Amino acid sequence: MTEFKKAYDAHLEEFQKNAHIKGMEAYQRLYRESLESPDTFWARQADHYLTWYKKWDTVLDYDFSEARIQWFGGGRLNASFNCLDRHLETREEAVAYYWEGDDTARAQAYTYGELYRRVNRFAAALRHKGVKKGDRVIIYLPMIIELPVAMLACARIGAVHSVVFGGFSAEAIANRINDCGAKVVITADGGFRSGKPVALKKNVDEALKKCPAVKTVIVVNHVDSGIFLTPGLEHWWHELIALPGLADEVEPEPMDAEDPLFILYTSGSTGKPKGVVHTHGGYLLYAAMTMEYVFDLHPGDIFWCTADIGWITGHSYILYGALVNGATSVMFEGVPSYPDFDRFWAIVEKYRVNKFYTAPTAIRSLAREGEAHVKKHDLSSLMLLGTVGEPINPEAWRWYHHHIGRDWCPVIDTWWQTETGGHMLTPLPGVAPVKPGSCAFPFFGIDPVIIDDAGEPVKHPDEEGLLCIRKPWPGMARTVFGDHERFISTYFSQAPGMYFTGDAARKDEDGYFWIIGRIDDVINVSGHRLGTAELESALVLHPHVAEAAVVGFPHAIKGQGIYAFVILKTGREPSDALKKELVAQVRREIGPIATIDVVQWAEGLPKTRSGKIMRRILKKIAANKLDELGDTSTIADESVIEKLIKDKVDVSK
Ligand code: 6R9
Repeated sequence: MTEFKKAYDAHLEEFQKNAHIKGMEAYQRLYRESLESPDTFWARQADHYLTWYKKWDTVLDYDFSEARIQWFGGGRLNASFNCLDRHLETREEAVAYYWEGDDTARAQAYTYGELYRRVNRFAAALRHKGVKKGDRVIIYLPMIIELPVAMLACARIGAVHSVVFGGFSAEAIANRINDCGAKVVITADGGFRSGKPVALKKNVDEALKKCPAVKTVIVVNHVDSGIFLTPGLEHWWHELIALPGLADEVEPEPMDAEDPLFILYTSGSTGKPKGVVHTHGGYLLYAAMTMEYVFDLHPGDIFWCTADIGWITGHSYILYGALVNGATSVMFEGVPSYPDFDRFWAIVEKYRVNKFYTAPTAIRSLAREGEAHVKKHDLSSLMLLGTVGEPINPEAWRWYHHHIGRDWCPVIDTWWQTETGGHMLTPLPGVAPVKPGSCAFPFFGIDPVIIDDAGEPVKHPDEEGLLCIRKPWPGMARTVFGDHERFISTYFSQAPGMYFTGDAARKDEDGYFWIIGRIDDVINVSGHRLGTAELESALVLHPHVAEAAVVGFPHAIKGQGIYAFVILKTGREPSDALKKELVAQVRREIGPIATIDVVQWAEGLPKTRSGKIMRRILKKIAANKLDELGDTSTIADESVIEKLIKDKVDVSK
């Protein structure tokens, strides 16, 4: 501890003067209360952070065995009201978003008042198109202001938004539209990336061939591509909101605390992506509270979360958490490398960003380009650096702390998931020294436990096991849309009576948590989750492929890369051209984030006698850890392994 204390607590004294939580004792006092008296604790938070039309009857009612979780039952509120209306009196002229385009010449500030007016107008337009409370709306937009506007407009009228990340394919959009039964899709003609327009509407057109139920498509004219819309079905956003007779203001729909606010699809270890459902009450409270404490938010802060709103990080910390707190954020359309690798730092300097939140993969890719890009800019405004998405390796941590954080800013390594709604394990900047690579302590109300294979809590410090959470928290997902059984079997069956995270972790003797990574078949590529099952189904769609097995391997920039073992149908010959086709096929099916790094042709795969692919062995082969293959005695045909090792592709090249 002392070694860490010396090196990494430079910020502590300063933060303790002004932080919301000053020191370990204050943290522990509040943490204890949150676990011992959850009803009092959470009722106080719900009162403090949110404005309710009607207060709840019960704070918490739950039964993990059937995954029934209810927070603030009987309470009524509206997320859009909490993000906008209640700020108007004091913050109408305050900036909600400094929007920065991909093109350095395009930038615009949006105040809370402006956002309020846009959301109301668009809510009226959605109503005009027949969207009602409970309807699902798919949003497929780039990082432009219409994205938060569309989300909040849905929330305002009680419709449930499901944002699909702009990097996903037509196939992925179609699956999501059909899974959630959306009749309305909101998109743009295109987006900009590194100075070039990227077509989005084209993907929607392709998707809609498989989605006969969609009756309305609303299109933002963002890249001015001159596309034509299908009359009756498709409408320009700007024309729709200009319709004569459309109301300027729309009363927010009073929603039950447990009513769904949104669905967000995320990959799991089996089957197609799951539609994780979050609520108006509990989720909103948890996003707001974690935002304030974890980033130690204060008036005057300029916060920048570099995530895309298409991921949970953007939902919670660009949108809901930020707006409930009345914060001022930067919203960035582009990429860290355009026009050059100093773009992030140019933006930090331009807006005097003081709280910055990004992903280890971005840090690694920028560190690789060297410090000269950093030195060009004045980063003295920065006070706090956050990270999320995957374990951060100590080298990247130190680069971030040293070059970006002047050896002073705390690096707040936040561990959480789409399903948890907000931060779960994280340092708080005024509480204790940070340790490179550790996500420190549980947030208030979070009761983590590390269990062994027998389901018992591990007994010693540093013993690895499965990370589970023993008690409910307001931000947790309530179900998988349309498949509650899957929700139960994925999260509440491995360790009965607990929420199962899918991650392995350990806790050191100082009580700091360290995340090891997924124990299931989920690959974390640049902080984005991809299920091996999805990747494999995309591969076997190719007419020449008989079977495929996909595993992750350590990758210097992406964290994990994708390694595919592919068996061809009899009579089909491997070739570089076929390899290219397979890579393209998976990108087409899932999207460009699913880019396979390595294809190894195989004749057989290691399987158990019951026919299960032994991924554990394939992972070791892919990572070139051949002396760690472990027990291979349960394999049906051991000669398969020798052959795979002989043909393996060297990933270090
Ligand atoms: C917010 C988000 C969740 C999975 C999670 C874990 C990994 C996220 C992490 C981290 C180590 C961190 N993960 N943050 N691992 N340290 N600080 O990323 O949600 O996309 O659902 O991914 O990401 O494996 O289980 P999501």
